[in-house]
Amino acid sequence: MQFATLALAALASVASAQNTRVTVVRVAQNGSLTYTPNDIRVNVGEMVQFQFAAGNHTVTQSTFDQPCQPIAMHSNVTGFHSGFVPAAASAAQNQMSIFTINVTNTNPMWIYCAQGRHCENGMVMVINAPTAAGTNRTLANYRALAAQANTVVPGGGLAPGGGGGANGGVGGGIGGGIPGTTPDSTANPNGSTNTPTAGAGILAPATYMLMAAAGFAILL
Ligand SMILES: [Cu+2]
Repeated sequence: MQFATLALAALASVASAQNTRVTVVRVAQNGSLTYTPNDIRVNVGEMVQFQFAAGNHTVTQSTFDQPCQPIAMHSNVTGFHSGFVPAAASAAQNQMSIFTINVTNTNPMWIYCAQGRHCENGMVMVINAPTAAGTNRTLANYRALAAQANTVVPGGGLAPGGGGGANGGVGGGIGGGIPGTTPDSTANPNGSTNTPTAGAGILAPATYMLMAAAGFAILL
């Protein structure tokens, strides 16, 4: 816990130096199937840093109408996917895996965990939820839709326990746009991935400043 606190302090100083706000979202805080916080507002040009606290989870973008499935399946948006991030592998090295996205527009971003039936069980969140009066596109309604969904892992078909079959059904649609999304934690033991619009890495007090500098160089 101490290293996370230290890392946040380092992050704040970097953000200040870059004049960029970074919103931290904890993934699986205390082992729960949650993103904390799960309903955030982020301005264009700002960042969201997902910190993987426990378990083996993902941060994956979907449409509102088709929760638990990659956004590329149901729109022309490539979207982002962290890949599976086993937190314990990093914790064993006194490190923390992170996945950072750079927010480039004000469109709502609906997010789910592609692990098992976590999405169906409510492991979802939203960035910049619609604000129109009377909108039914709320986080509560997204979660309700998710409860009826079948999880699809980007590039890997239905998630284990998601209903079976259809392996590779999504690969053609999203595989080309998101390097490193194969749900194979052994290929990336620390859950590290990098994409043109999102970056991930390992967070540790001794190394974070260097890492953040590299990340910002890529993202900004
Ligand atoms: Cu999960």
